[in-house]
Amino acid sequence: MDEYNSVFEFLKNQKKPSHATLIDPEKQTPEEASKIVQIAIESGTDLILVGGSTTDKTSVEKTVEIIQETMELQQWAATQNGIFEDQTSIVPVILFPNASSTLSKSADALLFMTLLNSNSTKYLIREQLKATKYIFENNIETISTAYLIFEPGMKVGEVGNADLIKSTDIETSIAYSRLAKFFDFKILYLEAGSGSNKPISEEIISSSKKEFKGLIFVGGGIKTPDQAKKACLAGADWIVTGNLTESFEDYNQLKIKLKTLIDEIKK
Ligand code: 1GP
Repeated sequence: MDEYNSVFEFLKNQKKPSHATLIDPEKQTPEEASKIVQIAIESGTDLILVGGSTTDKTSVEKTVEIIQETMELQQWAATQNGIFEDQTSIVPVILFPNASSTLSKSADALLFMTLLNSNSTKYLIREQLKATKYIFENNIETISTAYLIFEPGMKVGEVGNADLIKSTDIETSIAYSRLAKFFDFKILYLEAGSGSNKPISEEIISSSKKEFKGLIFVGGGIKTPDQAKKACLAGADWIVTGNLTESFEDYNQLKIKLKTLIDEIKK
């Protein structure tokens, strides 16, 4: 991170498609979350996102704090050994919030999102307005993000009161991508919903990429290296996986699973 002036600069300057590990603080204890992060970093993940549709402030704060502490220790250990220095020193922790209350000043930055296809002003602008005081007082870097939810949408679609875009509706998707471009958002985040049975289609990704010149994040239902690779070839700059790190038999198996997917997108 040190070589960049901001977390956004870091996100923008990755040379290859990159991988983000999403940690939902509701799904495990903070201690388990930090262990998963450690494995994810060893497997080559580039970024940690923390957030979930129904999470609360305490679990977000605890999880971010313990992840940061673990990463510092990991980095310290790496410098002692003289190995892994690069790998462990540049993985930022970014908030992926569901509400103005679920923020943490220990995070490196915040995806300052508006759910463009929400039917509710709460997710379009009101929660963001409520968050401004905390963000200002704690000097948190904000990264403007246009968030778009496609079918099936899952929990986030429901909670966000999204007017879900059909997975085949390229025209609507293009219109929203242009909207995001005209507003000059830094990120366009295409979401199928955590646990979706199919990820965002390649057609949606490639048509958005043509319109939107900022970074494209894609998440929801990406489980296999092949799905991740296809999303990257279609134009995703960042692939986000969540569920992949939630079900595993042991940490060794988790590492193999994650590393295989990450290696595939970076080939
Ligand atoms: C983040 O919703 C995704 O955008 C995560 O989805 O849990 O299905 O990987 P999965």
